[in-house]
Amino acid sequence: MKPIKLLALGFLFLIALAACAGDPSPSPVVPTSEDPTPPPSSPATPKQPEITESQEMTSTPVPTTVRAPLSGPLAEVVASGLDTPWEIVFLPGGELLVTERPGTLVLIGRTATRIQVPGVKQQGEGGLLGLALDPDYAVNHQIYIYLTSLENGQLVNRVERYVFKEDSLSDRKVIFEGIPGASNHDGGRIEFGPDGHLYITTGDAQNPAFAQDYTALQGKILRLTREGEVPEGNPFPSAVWSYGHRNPQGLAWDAEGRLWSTEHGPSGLGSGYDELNLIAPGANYGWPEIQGEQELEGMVNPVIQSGSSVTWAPGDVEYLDGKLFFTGLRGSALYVVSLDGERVTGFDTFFSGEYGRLRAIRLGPDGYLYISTSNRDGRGNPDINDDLILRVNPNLLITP
Ligand SMILES: [Ca+2]
Repeated sequence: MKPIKLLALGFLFLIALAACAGDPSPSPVVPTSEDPTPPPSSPATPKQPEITESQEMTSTPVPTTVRAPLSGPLAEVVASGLDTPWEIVFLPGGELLVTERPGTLVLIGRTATRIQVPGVKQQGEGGLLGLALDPDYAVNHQIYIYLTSLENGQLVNRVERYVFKEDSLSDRKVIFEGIPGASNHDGGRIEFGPDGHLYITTGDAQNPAFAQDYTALQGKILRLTREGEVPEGNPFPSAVWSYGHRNPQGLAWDAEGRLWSTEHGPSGLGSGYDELNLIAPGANYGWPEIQGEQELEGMVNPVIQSGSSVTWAPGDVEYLDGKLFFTGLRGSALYVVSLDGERVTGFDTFFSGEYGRLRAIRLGPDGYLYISTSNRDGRGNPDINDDLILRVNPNLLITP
């Protein structure tokens, strides 16, 4: 396995020191190390946005009021030598915890450490996929993972919880199992919503008809308590929150608490028809009955879709300041959707082809977007340094 290289170490080194468990004097550090000298103020330059310091960071969702500085590079590599990173989360101390699809967790701080996750079967699009911190992670150190496994010769997906302490995993508990798997369309994103419940995307596992069956687990967005039980308020007496999905792999809530999800369309057949959906409980998103602009009563159309000739193959989505940012795998780009409430007012494409396939995206505590490449997933053309984690300044994503 390739060694992981850490670049742009200043930031990560400082924040890793702050989190060092054995440090007898946890003196506060400012994790936003960019531009220690503030730029000279001039009447012509807009006021530097205030940077919220993250010493008081807890496991609560990152406040969207944090702003990255306007200066510095648009994008820089903060880690390289990863293998198909699928999800990125930030620990309270500022370190990154990353899933690699073959079955490892990578803790990236002052150094990088790989931790093997048992029971993972990487096959096709399956493997170690989603990752989420418990809302009380700062207290209980619990993490949730979504993984593909082999049971009696069948590919299945499940959500497990571990205690993650001192670079090791313990106290394994299966939270939810029996999600049908396949070489393709395994879903895999998991995120805690503002309601404190766990949302899970599942793919149709190459059985499209099951997406329309709201009693089946394929092709769904699920909602569960953190113990894996069906919470009050689910639209069906099951984990199912919405259905008629093909292969959703992105989840994000906007400032008003609306849930947005990116979904892979049937690329390869007619190609394209990738979707951004606004998720309502109990709603049917149409797969495989409708695609693109087709309509059917009782089914919800995407807010935007890529059309028949363009493929985004969207990875995850993140929300910041009235915009949704989502990655493209086959599209090999970062897409930015400007919103006015539920209405799309703009759509821009960045980094087209520059870094190859892009998958995970996470807003960091410093206000930057952290994005992973996915060039080692079997469908890309990996560079010697791949895969990468990029730190992108959202304030510099300006349409030319
Ligand atoms: Ca749809």
